[in-house]
Amino acid sequence: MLDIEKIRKEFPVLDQQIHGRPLVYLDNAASSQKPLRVVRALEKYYTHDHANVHRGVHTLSQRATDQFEAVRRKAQAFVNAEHEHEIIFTRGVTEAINLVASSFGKAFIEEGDEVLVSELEHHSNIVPWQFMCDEWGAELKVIPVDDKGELIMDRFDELLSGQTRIVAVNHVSNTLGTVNPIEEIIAKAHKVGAAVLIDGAQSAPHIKIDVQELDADFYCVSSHKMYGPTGIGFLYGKEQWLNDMPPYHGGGEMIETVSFKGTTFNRLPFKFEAGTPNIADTIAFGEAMDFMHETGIEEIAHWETELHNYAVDKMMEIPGIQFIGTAEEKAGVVSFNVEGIHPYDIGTILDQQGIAVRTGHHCTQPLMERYGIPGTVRASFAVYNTKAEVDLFIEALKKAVSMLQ
Ligand code: C6P
Repeated sequence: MLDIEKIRKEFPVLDQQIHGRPLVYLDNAASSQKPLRVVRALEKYYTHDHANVHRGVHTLSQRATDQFEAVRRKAQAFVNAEHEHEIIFTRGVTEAINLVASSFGKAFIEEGDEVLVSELEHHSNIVPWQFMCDEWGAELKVIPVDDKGELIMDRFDELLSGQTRIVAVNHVSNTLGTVNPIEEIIAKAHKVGAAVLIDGAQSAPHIKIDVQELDADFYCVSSHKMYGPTGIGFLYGKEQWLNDMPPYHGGGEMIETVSFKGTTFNRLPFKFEAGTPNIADTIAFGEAMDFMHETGIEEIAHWETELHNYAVDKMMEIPGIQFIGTAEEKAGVVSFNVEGIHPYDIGTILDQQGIAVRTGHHCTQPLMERYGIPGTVRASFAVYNTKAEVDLFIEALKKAVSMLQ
């Protein structure tokens, strides 16, 4: 059993009033709050250890390099990658997907090839593939979802073919919370020789990931949804793919030799890490992964599921409530609308009562189009949320509905 009150003490940001009411932070799928140990890691780095990495023989540079590279090994362990050089630091999931779409496209995509994404993708897992398809004359195909928000796997089977080069889907939908059957997707895609990229932005905070067991070709995560800083995340890529893909950005660090006749490239992972990296945030991200590991990912997920079910039960009492996304397998997200009320209006009145939720299309416009709605209100849970907070949320929601209906 987790001691939630003790965990909350690690997150001083939670202890404040918004519009004269205690803050209830239920916007964790957008970005989670940071424990003190993460904030202190940033402070310690800048007050004691800062220097550029991989460049100096002096002590500070070596100290910074050691701490930075130690996080690569933590990331390797976090997703159980075979090699540490299969971990490429990026600014987050968005940059990781752009890297793969760009470099994989250059190496492997030709006119007439096909790329599969699903209808419940975040724009970050749609637009880079559109760029790639436009550039190389490939076609983007879309796996549809049913009314519950589950992928229609029969349609996936039909869409998958010898022309499919890569399948890109999220592990957990940010808008609906659906947990997708990625094991099945990966196994089937491999049978036709296609690679698979998993957008793990919403799974890494809740699900134990094992890229070797999944046999994923690429897996992307963002630190800021995992109790770590913004502006850092990583791409896991299988060594063979990464070796065969050209660099993404050009600059310092990613080269072996440069002359005006031509340039040769550094080995993995540095080939994909041009320029001075985000050293401080990477080191603090390591602390966030330690926090998750020590708290226990299964325990975190278990508690969030309990909060989710508790909230959904209570929300049933609200007249006109419409849940968007009712998949059998879900992570801790509740998306909903209330008949006749715009989601922004609910979000605004909730904020007046100290409750932070996200409203809008959640960067999933095609999914909103699928359901014929402008957006949803989304409450998403993290390990530090409590049932008392869910009660405050329900009370505030009832008030908002009675004011607006
Ligand atoms: N979703 C949300 O409120 P970045 O911004 O690169 O860290 O992650 C982008 C991203 C990609 N895929 C999924 C499934 C995501 O949920 C996100 C970020 C936030 O749902 C902000 S839009």
